[in-house]
Amino acid sequence: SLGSDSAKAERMFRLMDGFLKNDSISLQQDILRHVEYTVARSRFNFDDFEAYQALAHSVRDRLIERSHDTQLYFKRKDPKRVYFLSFEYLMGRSLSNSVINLGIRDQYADALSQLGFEFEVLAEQEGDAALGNGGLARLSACQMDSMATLDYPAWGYGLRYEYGLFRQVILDGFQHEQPDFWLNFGNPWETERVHVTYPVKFYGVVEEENLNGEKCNVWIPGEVVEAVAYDNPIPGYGTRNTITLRLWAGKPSDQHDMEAYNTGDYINAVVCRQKAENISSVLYPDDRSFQGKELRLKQQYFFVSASIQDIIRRFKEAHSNFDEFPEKVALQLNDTHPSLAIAEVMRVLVDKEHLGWNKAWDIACKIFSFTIHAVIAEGLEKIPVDLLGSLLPRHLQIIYEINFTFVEELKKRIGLDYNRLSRMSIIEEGAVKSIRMANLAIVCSHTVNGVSKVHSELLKAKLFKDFYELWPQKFQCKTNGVTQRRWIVVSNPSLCALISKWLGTEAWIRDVDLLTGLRAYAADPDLQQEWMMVKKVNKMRLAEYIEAMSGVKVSLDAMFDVQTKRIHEYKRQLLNILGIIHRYDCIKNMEKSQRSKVVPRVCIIGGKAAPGYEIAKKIIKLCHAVAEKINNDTDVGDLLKLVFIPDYNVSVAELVIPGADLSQHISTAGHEASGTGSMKFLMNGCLLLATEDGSTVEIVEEIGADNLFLFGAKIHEVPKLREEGSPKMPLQCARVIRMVRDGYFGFKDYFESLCDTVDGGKDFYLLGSDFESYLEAQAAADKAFADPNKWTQMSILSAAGSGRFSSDRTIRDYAEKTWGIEPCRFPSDG
Ligand code: GFP
Ligand code: GFP
Repeated sequence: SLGSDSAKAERMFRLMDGFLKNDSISLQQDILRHVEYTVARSRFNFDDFEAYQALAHSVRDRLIERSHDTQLYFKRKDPKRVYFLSFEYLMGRSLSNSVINLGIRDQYADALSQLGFEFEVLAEQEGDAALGNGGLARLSACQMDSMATLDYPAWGYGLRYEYGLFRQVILDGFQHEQPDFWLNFGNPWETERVHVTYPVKFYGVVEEENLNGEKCNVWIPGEVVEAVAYDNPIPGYGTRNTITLRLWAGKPSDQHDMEAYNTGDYINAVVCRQKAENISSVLYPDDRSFQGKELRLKQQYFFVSASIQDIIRRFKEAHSNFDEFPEKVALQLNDTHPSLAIAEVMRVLVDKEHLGWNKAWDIACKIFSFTIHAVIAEGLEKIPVDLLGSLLPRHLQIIYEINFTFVEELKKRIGLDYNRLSRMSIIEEGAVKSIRMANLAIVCSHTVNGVSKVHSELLKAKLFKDFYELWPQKFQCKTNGVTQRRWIVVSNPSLCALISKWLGTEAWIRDVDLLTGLRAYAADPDLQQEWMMVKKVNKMRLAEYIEAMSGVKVSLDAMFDVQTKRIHEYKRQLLNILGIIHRYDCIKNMEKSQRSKVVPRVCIIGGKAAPGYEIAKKIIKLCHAVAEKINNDTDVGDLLKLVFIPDYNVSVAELVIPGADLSQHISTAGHEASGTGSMKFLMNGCLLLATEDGSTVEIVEEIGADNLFLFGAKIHEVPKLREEGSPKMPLQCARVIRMVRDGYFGFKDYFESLCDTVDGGKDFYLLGSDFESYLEAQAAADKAFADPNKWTQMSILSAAGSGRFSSDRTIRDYAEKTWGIEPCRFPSDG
């Protein structure tokens, strides 16, 4: 016998020889062991990809150790935990980020070189985990990194899509979508938890039953699907804490199948299995009009139901009744997508835990908080009542009940103002009666926030004015942020080293406000020299990539001017392209002698268009058509190049951002809730050319208007400009549009409807009225770039002022002001 528990633990610890060691020999042994026994290749014969797999598994071992320590510690301390519910995560690659956060990047690089491999080369073998569309999804990933680093007892929950965001392939300048089966070669980072599974029910009917003299509702489902957990470790930086991102995958329920097997319908039973797996199979590309898609609603409920079951299971393991629930649990709704969680919590507490409606509602109102990422009402989900009623009949009843109580309460507060009552109701009447998910989330949440100052103000003044007037205390602002670990340390190692050298410390990696220390040296010629060198090396890396992807050779002396983000009319890639045409036209019409004054540019555009978004796809095609013309014009040569970077994703961003001199964030004012790309560029010392929209307004507060190039109508001016109708097109804008219309770049008919969006009488996104001021800002950027010292100083000041835009600041703010949680740090020195 092993004796007491502690003796048993002690013996096991000794048997395993303590924790894994990180010296070079141990790492080499571990890697080879994984080559031989995990990847099952001979250690005398394996290629780069197999080496990457073995390497990843050896890193994962270390992550698992830490994650066990963290989870056990959380269990022991039982702090209040936050559960972050997000439908999307753009994790990108994990290898470099993990070894850096574990603090063993150099040890691994050394071990690998002893084995004849290069860390960088193996890191390139990793695929890109793209379980999300854009800003919202990458924000979730950044925030997970901050929650781990700041030692918060947090869990992320989401869906394990088998197909991530589509791959963008460009053929003849047109976007084509291909499925991204990112799990094809396995995912070494995740652990399948076959024992962590929950049944998730759909369809069926609700019956009233009598339980000990009390009426209660019983939902008899028509379909049951099993959710199985896949855990992804998220290591913090400079701490042993490693938290978990738990993603759910669909798995057929055994019970359900048994019946079919018994009746002999074997084939059908197998087909049913397939159907269950489909729930989590594919991520919906963002087209801002998900309304009424059954599979999407199924996905949402599937993810919400499994997560809530897991959260309640964990709570019940340590607590005997629900009184303490709000002191132990905070649930964060990342946009409207997970807001069915409210109805689900109510269902569990009322129907299964029999707490009674009032008590259950009281608890629900204390645990939920809600972040809105949309600017316009169309960005908020609505679910047709019929659809919800058939898929989740009990939840529809619950939502009606919540709404009834809310509206009765509201009448007492505001009287019979039917317009206002109907605006605020969770149920929208109309041709298609629907549930307004945002209203549901606001009614239940104790805190509602926007993602930048201006966005939060817009929510109060416009989108949710009625609710703000009712509950002003609920509304907060949490300006987005990004993690400097991923966006400087991982993706720009030479800048990272330079910053640490000049600040004399690496502490800024956990405490990014220290970057302000760079301000003191912004004019120092030595720092400027080194800063320029770093940029040059990053530009070289980017130039090589561009040449490999597009065959276009670009000059390193040119200004690298980048706009990378989802393609959308409001983000105005079209304005950028029209500006490029204008630049081209100017160069062509210039006296040859004048050309030496032109600041050479490499214009870089990248991003995906939602598959059903025609205009966005035309913008991509126009970009290619213009590029074709310009890049083949030997007369213009290095003065202007235009390249489109295909399949923009997190890994590509890590290459592009450090190599950019200038980046554009030029949305029509009032349309970008926050914008987070700008923050990544800023941290990398890239100058911004931007409109005063979203978080740019706060960037200006931080670095001063002198250190970026602002232009365009301001938020408050936009409605008036639109009302005035299409103001007269400035000549320059009319001229470039004319060129496109006349077929200067080919595809004349195809581009017609695109041109119409600008000069067709509406110009909703105000390209015409902003055009002149856009060109002025571009001219100012040229002028600044012509003075390398001035430019470099602005660049240093940009990075120095980026501290406020770290997700560490955002998360600390959520923890303190919204979730009411405290750090729970595993006691060790990292
Ligand atoms: C978590 C994980 C488990 C893991 C334990 C201990 O448990 O798979 O074994 O931590 O590391 F889910 P719960 O917090 O979910 O109970
Ligand atoms: C949305 C908003 C952005 C905002 C992010 C994160 O992005 O302005 O920065 O959410 O809050 F539009 P997408 O998911 O739409 O890209």
